Amino acid sequence: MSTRLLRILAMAMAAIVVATGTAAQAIASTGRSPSIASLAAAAPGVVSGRITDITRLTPQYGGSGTIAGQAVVEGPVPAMGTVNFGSFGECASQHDGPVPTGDLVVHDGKVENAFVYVQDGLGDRVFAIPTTPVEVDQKGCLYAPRVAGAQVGQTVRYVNGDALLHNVHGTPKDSSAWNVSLPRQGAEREIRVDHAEVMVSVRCDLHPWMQGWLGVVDHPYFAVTDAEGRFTLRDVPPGDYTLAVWHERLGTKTTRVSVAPKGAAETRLTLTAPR
Ligand SMILES: [Cu+2]
Repeated sequence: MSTRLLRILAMAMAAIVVATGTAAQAIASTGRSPSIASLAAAAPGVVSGRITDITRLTPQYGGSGTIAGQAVVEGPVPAMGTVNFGSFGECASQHDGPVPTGDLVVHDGKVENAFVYVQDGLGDRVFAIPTTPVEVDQKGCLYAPRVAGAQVGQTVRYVNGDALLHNVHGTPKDSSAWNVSLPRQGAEREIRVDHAEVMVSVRCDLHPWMQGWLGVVDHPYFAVTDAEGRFTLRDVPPGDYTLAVWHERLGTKTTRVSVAPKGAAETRLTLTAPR
């Protein structure tokens, strides 16, 4: 290998080290992973970050505690309505009977489809973005699941499960909106959301009852409650957290929770019935 080639290689390696250091610095100062754009704009110069800082990016360094619990509502809740399919017979005909609107699924005070997430307490940790996409279907002219969650930058794949035209119209406040057409069964489009936001409304403009929700956070500690109102957050680092719950009809609540090293915290999130 010629001396000239070696010199070029050495310069390239140095540039990589500088760029990596700048990225680590950006992560350390903002607590967020830098966007591709900010990485590209980062001027090579002072190397103040250390490669070892990057180990914080890997989730296995996060911890092994759990936060589990249940979302409940106190007091009587209104009965859920049924979807008015109007003149859209091709939607109604996919169901055997009346279809619940899905906006207030409560069984014996246990709240399904609530979005639970760590709102505060993770400090400046930065987590790897999962490579597995979150998938949301449009099936029977409904979003399935109705409530989904994703990490900032994670791929969210919307799929049309119906043999008719839908679109997917997401309207975050802090990130770019998206409005994509899914013209036929099996059509799919992938989106990513740039900034954390709970909650992003996702609708279909053709079918006015089609409401979905996407909770976007910059870490992996989120969940959607099941039919028993239950959720579990795994691999949580030890620490004191603010845990938040969001529900489209029952509003939001926060509670404090402490996780010991490898500990299991159990909590109850009590929402208030609408008046
Ligand atoms: Cu639609």
